[in-house]
This record gives sequence, structure tokens and C-alpha cells, in this order.
Amino acid sequence: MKVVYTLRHRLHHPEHEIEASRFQPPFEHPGRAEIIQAALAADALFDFVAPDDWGTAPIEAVHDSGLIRFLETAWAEYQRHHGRTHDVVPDLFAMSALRDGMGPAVEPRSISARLGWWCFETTTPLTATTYEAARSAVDTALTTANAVLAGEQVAYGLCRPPGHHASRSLYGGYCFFNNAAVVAHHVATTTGTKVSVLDVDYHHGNGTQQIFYDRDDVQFVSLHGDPARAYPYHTGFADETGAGRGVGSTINVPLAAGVRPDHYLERLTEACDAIRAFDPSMLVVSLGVDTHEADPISDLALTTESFEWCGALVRELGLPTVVLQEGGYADDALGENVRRWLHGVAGTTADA
Ligand code: SP5
Ligand code: ZN
Repeated sequence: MKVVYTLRHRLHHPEHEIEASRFQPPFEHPGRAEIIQAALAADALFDFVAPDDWGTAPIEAVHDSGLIRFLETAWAEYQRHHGRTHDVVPDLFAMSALRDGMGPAVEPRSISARLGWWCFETTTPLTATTYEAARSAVDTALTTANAVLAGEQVAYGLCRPPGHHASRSLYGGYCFFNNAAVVAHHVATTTGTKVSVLDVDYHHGNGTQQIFYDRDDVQFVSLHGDPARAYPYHTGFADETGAGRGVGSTINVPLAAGVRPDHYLERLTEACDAIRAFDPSMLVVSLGVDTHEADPISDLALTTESFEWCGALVRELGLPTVVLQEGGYADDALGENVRRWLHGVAGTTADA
């Protein structure tokens, strides 16, 4: 199986994360990608290739061009106004209710105001070279899709930073550009065929859902912790099913805390049935393994071996499949969890 990977992911390396009201080391750190890389490099199934440079046009097709320009320039502009800081984090968010009854807001001029205009939360710092890392994750995703378009049945993009929380005009949730959405849009529009995105990260893929919510050419199917208790809280409820032409092409499956493999595999089987009914030409998987029982910020209870069964269910769809890395923060189990999932989707056996 082709694995697309580049060390450029290291260019995003925040020092801190404000999470659960604590200032702590980031859960989303460069070691995550290196743990996965090492687990796959030790296994003869996997062949590593470097990503090609795709430029910004495929990103502009799904994101506001203002967001792209902001991410490219914001860290340096912030330094000019605030002095040297390693991480840049908003201290005020552009909540629309601030201007209730006063007419719509326009993009502000000051860097502090623009930070809270393009970013929706506090766990996603910008560092000096975050933009280059985020671009490399998109390049990784597109290069993986291109391998599948060229005939590979399945390929894996070791994307870092992840992407599924980034919406058309907002970054957050450790995500800057939506790698899976860039790929799904690119494939759907360049081939003129339907694409399904299956999002199995613990957290709802609010960004991917938002980007395709009114479209009938890209299906979005997500299994995730119920937003009644789980980040990102505001999206991912079962009654969110699409709008306009897209009615019915968004499917959300919120899960209770503590869900174990037997129940999860039943829900995943139903999700796969919905993908069969949509009849896409290609599948994009947003693969988060933060559903693992040891994940430090999540509360589902999947086991390492169950990831292989999950991958095998997805393999049964028989679709050309682009697998892209999203979350997964149980560093001790991370490499093996991803390796197992990929063996499942490849139809090979992972020797323990
Ligand atoms: C790609 C991805 O997995 N992004 C996840 C971003 C989640 N960020 C904040 C999560 C807050 C969870 N707080 C749970 C309390 C346990 N300390
Ligand atoms: Zn996640």
C-alpha cells in the first residue's frame, strides 16, 4: 500500500494547548505522525512516497481565499504588533451576537480581531511555519487521491495537521485546511462522479459537513461521540441531514460514551450500507483513531484489534479508497491502531 508522507508536517509544532481550562502540552504534536510513520515503515505492506506540490487552487475550491491568505501571513503580522511569541492564539472571537441588531460585520483590520474572525477556538495555535505544514498536509492528501485515481485500490495519506474541523471560512480543532474536503471536491469535480466521505474520527467532522451540506455529489457519513457531550458540541446531531440539493446526503451517527467494538461495528455496517445506496465512484475516509479505549481526550472504547475489523468492513464496499489521517492521541497505541486499520482495508493480515 502506498503511504504518502513528508517531514514538512514538523513545521507545525505548537508549544501549548489551552484545553479543559488548562495550559498544557499539545495533544496534537509532531511525534504523532512519526509514531505512525515508524509503525508502517517496519511493515513490508507499506511503500512510502513523498507528496507532489499542488499549489493553492484545490484549496481555494473549498475554502474562503481570505482564510488561506490569513494563515499565510498572520503569525508574522502578530509578531510585529505583539512582540515575539512562539504560539499565536486568539483572545476574542467574532461572535455574531456581538453585533446583534447593528448590521453584519465585515472582516476587521487589526490582527487581533482577524484572529478571532478566522479561528473558532483555543486549541489550535499558529506557529511560524504552520502554513507550510498545513499546505503539506493538503499536498499529501491530493497525492494520495491521485494514486487511487491512477489505479491503486487503496492508499493512505499520513496527513498532519489534520483537517476535518476546518470549515469553508474557519480553522480550529487542530485543523487549518480540510484535507478530506479538498480531496473529495477535487475528485468529484475533475471526474464528474459522486464521492463519499466516511468520517470515523471520534469528533464530528463539522468542517467537512459544512463544506458539502447543500451538495448532492459528495456524501458525508460520520460516526462520532454525541455532540450533546463531545467536541465540537454544535454539530453532528442525527437530525442534521443536509440542505437544498444535499438533503439526505449528510448522515450523522452520534455514539454514547463507552461504546465498544460490537456496537460500533453494527453502526459502521449501517454507515457502509448508506454509502452503498449513494453509489459513489470513490471513498474518502477521515481516519481518526481517537475512538480507541486509551485516548486521553475521548470516551469510546474501541480496541486495537477492532480497528482491523473496521478496516475490513470498509474494504467490503469494494470502492477505490483514499484513507487520510485525522486524530488519535493515545501515543502508545497510535501506530498499531493505524497499522491494523490499514491491514483491514487492504485485506491483509497484521502479524501481531
Ligand atoms: C482532529 C481532531 O481530533 N481534533 C480534535 C480537537 C479536540 N480539541 C479539544 C477537545 C476538548 C476535549 N476535552 C475533553 C476533556 C478531557 N481532558
Ligand atoms: Zn478527533
